[in-house]
Amino acid sequence: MTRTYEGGYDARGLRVAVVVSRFNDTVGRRLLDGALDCLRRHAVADDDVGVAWVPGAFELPLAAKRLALSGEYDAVVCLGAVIRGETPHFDHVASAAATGVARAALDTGVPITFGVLTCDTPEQAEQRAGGKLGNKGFEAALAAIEMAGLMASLPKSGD
Ligand code: INI
Repeated sequence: MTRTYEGGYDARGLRVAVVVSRFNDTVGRRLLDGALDCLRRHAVADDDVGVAWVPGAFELPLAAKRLALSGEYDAVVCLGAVIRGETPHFDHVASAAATGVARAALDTGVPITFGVLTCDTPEQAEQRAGGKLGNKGFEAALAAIEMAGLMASLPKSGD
C-alpha cells in the first residue's frame, strides 16, 4: 500500500513566526498584512504569531534561523522585497536571502518559507504585494502552514 504524506491547511494550534524586511517598507507591510490574513483565515491564534523586523532581506536568514531554533515556532515565514532599480548589489542581496533562507530551513529542520519579491521595479513589487497579481506574503504563509503539517506527518529522522 502506498503511503502518501501531505500537509493540510487546518492550522489550529500552529505557532508561526514572520520575519519582515524593513527595506521597501510599504511593500513589506503589505506582504505582512497578507501573511497575517492567511494565518487568521486558517485559524492560527494571534497569540501564536510572532513578528520580527530586520533591516533588509540580507538579514532575514539569521533572524529566521534563531526563531526556528527557539522551539517556540512550528514554521517561519520570511518576507521582503529586493528591487533591482534601487541597488547595484541586487543580485548579491537576492541570492544571499534565497540561499540563506533555504540553508536555515535545512539546518534547523523547521519549515522556513520564502516570501521575498525579486523585481525590476517598485510597480512590479506592489502588484505582488496585494495588487493585481495577488499577495506573495499570503502565499508564503500558506506554504508555511502546509509544510508544518507535512513535517509533523513525515517519519521522524531515525525512524
Ligand atoms: N534590502 C532589501 O531588502 N531590498 C533591497 O532592495 C535592498 N537594496 O536595494 O539594496 C536591500 N539592501 C539592504 C540589505 O538587505 C542589507 O540590509 C544591507 O546590505 C545591510 O546588511
